[in-house]
Amino acid sequence: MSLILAEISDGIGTITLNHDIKRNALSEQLVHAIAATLADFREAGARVAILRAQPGAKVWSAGHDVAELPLGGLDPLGWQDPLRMLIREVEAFPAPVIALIEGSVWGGACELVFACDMIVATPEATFAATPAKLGVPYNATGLLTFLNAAPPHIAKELLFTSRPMTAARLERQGIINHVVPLAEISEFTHDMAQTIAHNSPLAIGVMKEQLRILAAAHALSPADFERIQGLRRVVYNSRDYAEGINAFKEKRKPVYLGE
Ligand code: KGJ
Repeated sequence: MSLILAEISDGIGTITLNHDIKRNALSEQLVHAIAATLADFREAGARVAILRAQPGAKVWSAGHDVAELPLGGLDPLGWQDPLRMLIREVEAFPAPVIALIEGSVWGGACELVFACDMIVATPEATFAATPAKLGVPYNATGLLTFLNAAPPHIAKELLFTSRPMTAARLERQGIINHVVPLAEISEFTHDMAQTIAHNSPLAIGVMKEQLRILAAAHALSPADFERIQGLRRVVYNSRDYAEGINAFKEKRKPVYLGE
């Protein structure tokens, strides 16, 4: 069974996550399949891409594949991590990527959706950023995705509580573009994609890249970057980090001691 389904027509490429048995967790394999399809879309001159789950999905994506979060003192979200690669692929894709969201979105998938260029969701969709629930020290560019998409207090509430927020709340905050009833969401998103596909792809591609560069333009001294990495290292070397990952695998609640 394919982990994703892909089709392209009239300049609109659609990727459908198709691994419900693992709740579309963003495993290395799934991420490589999406990246390869985005490369195919790029080659085919797609003017816009839609990223969605199967119609009827209860979970859009469960986020990072927790089984692939390393123990043993390794950075769980380093440069080569599949989630990090996927976010870069979406940001570097030369045409807009629209996230079409039905179901719940968790952890790194929440960042993936926020990294997309536009978000359309059903009223029932929910979004939870869960590194604190798992004890994961999120990385700097990942946090920047949240800060570029959400007002700081909302980003902090998402990250500190790990609780799901509704699409309606995120729409009010300007984080989601449109909340559209389930029966209409595919057509609505397709219409939006068509409008984009009829506009100038060169102008759009260059604006997307400029916006990415401008949004990421934060001067950070080497010392500050090393301080961030040092702070994160304390977390992924901790007893609590291992507890969070092991509790997930053992299907129990973690007990955190702050050490
Ligand atoms: N990683 C790996 N496997 C997963 C994940 C995941 N994130 N989520 C679900 N699975 C697997 C389960 O282990 C089950 O495998 C199967 O998918 C169905 O899940 O036991 P198996 O059958 O072999 P489950 O839990 O039975 O499904 P539901 O009852 O429908 O619940 C769906 C939920 C999405 C609510 C639940 O699976 C869940 O809470 N998943 C984890 C959501 C989460 O916290 N994700 C964030 C991961 N962390 C991050 O992304 C990052 C980057 N981080 O920093 O923390």
